[in-house]
Amino acid sequence: MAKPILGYWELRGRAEPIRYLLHYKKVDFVDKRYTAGVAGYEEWQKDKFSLGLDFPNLPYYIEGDFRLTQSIAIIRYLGYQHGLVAKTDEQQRRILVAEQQSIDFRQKLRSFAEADEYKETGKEEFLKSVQPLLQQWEKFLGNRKFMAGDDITYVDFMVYEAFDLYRLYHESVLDDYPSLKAYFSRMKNLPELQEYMKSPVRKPWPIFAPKAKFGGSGDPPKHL
Ligand SMILES: N[C@@H](CCC(=O)N[C@@H](CS)C(=O)NCC(=O)O)C(=O)O
Repeated sequence: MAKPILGYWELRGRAEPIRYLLHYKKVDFVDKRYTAGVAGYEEWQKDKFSLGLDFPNLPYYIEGDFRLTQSIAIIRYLGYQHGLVAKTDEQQRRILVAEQQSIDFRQKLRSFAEADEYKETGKEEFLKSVQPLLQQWEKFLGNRKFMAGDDITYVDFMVYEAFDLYRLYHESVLDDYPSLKAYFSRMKNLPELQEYMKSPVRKPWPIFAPKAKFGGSGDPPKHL
């Protein structure tokens, strides 16, 4: 069978947690990236309605005749396919909550970075507003190894990515949260993820669409 294809823009965005999972599981897949600018946009417009997608969008995932869009549907599907899911009801509760919470958490940074009034001077106030959320994450994780418990699940790739985006914005953002800091380093140092992160296929920047004033273009921070 042909290799599965993950299609997305050439940025981390909503696809990066899916890429983490695929690399973690050593899936041989095509990381189809539509470049920023007119050529990539036109290529996507050509593909958009010819790939047989029910709801044409990016990211998409095509595995033979099986075609999916919606980033959460894709990562859940891959989670089930690779056994990265709950084994108990309590684990399922934790995964479901962490899934939606990580989306909101990431979105908070993205909205801030894309806002017309985005200014570096607003950083302190923004970071202040993030603290209660980090406190909640710290409490939620407690002394567990991963979000659901002892075993890694698909939701860890989403949560880790959200934390990494915040870390890019403010390098020491997790410093006051020992459980989150240890979790972040545990995820980052998974040998399979390290292999991906050190490989030339990884494009760690940009993290958001070009319109974002942080993470959309320009040079990455030094602590990338
Ligand atoms: N809810 C969708 C949102 C998808 C979405 O907004 N995709 C953006 C990139 S993040 C896009 O540019 N889609 C291509 C299009 O609208 O043609 C998901 O999570 O996958």
